Amino acid sequence: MPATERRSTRFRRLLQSPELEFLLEAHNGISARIAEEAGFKGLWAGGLCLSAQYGVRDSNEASWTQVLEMLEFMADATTLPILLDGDTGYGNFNNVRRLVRKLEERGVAAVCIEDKLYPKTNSFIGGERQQLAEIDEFCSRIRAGKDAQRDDDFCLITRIEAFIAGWGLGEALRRAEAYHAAGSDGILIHSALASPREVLAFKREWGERSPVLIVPTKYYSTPTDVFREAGFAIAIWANQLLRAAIPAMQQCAATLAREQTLVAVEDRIAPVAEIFRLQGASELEAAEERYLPRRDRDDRVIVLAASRGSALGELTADRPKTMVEVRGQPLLAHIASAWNAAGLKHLTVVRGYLPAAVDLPGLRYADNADYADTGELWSLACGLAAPGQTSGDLYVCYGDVIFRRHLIDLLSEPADDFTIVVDADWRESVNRGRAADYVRCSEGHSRQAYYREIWLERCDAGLPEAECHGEWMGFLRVRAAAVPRLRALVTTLTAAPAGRRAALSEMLTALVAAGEKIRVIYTTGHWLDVDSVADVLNAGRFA
Ligand code: SPV
Ligand code: MG
Repeated sequence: MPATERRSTRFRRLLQSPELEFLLEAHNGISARIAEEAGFKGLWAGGLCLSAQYGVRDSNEASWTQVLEMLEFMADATTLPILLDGDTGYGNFNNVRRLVRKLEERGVAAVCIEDKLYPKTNSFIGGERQQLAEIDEFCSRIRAGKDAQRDDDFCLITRIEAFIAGWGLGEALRRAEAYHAAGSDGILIHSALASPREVLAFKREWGERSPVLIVPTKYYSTPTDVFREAGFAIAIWANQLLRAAIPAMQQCAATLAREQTLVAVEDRIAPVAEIFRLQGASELEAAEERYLPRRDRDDRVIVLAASRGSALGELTADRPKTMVEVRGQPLLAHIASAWNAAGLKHLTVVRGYLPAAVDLPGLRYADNADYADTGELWSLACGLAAPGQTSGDLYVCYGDVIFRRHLIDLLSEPADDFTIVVDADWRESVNRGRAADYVRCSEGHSRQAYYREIWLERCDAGLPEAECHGEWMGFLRVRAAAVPRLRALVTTLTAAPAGRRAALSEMLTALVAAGEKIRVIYTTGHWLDVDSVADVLNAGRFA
């Protein structure tokens, strides 16, 4: 069957096929998909199961628009034609014709209406007490439905409840004749007997005048070949998927209530991945690749946090500086949160002093065992050598510098291979007499600097004041394509004994000397280098 063929056309083919065909009940999107995967060529959207999945009775307690809503999900979830069990048509001729229009709009192939009165009752609940519709009035529902359809292949099936209501074959045939004349595309003859006696008798008399459908729920033990030989068009398995789910859910619920552990059920239930598969999650993933702008989710951050921070005295007796608490959280947690908030989740923390004390969850760790005798550059080399490399950009920062997230955004923006953020308020550090990585750039900070591209010339703690344009806070971004060049330089520098003790600032200067261009983004404030006990107190205010 060509997939492009309309569902109504495919349903009509099933109805007119010389073979016995089958419809399986589905009551929501996922059951519809399961039925399709099993190989069924069409679905029965039965009132019993649709109302049951809503938790209400099969007595028109769910409104017809609620039924329609679920049908839309079912139609979206499969390519199969759906025959809706339209109960009695939800009213008179006027309701039937509106129903037909709405079904066509939502891609439902066919509807079946039964010759009873609204609100209906399920055929297996006191069937003998159920009142049949007047034949004339029911024929008006059929005619109105057929007149309303715009698609020639849309089918209207009429269901005869004469046997259910305790009438005989004569009444069933009289009704079939009238409904056929009114334009019905097929007859569903229903029976509540445990044997197929009634439906076989009907079929024998009715012959081939129009296709005949059956719902063998009660005469389930009849061999299917009996239906084939009798020439029925379609057998509807009307409620088996829901009935299969009920004991499975009951057992699972009872086990969990009793055992209070998921281990008791895990091996007997579908994996979550199976839900994703049935939902078509892989299609969405592929679509995201096609439509969403690419985010460099593969970017990675190396946090250099090996030093003790002796100036903090007692505070770092049992932990390194990065684990000193500020507002109830270690500095490292504040740092990780800022990166995470900017969308970067692969963080490798280079530990040194008391590594076991650095154990926040969700982070990767690399250890610089020689931290006491090596410098920042060696720690970076340890971070670069750690497993879990990603193919994206590389970011570097210090484990004792807390900062506002916008600094990451500034760092992320330029397309250049190397970018650093530089604080133009460098005199503050000078006034405090603290050691800092001072930088000389292609030009100093000014309003015009926002429009210009500024480049690093030198980074050095001992830079003369006259040459100084700002202070580097340790934030570096290296584009993915330039990471191998950075690695090569780090390897060369650390091969020399002095290189093992080198500071990161020396690496920046060496990069410039090697001909690399390091883009400088000026900013002022919004970061804090925690070097002293006073800084810890300030950090509390900052965080
Ligand atoms: C249904 O599945 O909702 C039906 C068939 O109408 S029966 O429950 O047998 O009436
Ligand atoms: Mg029904």
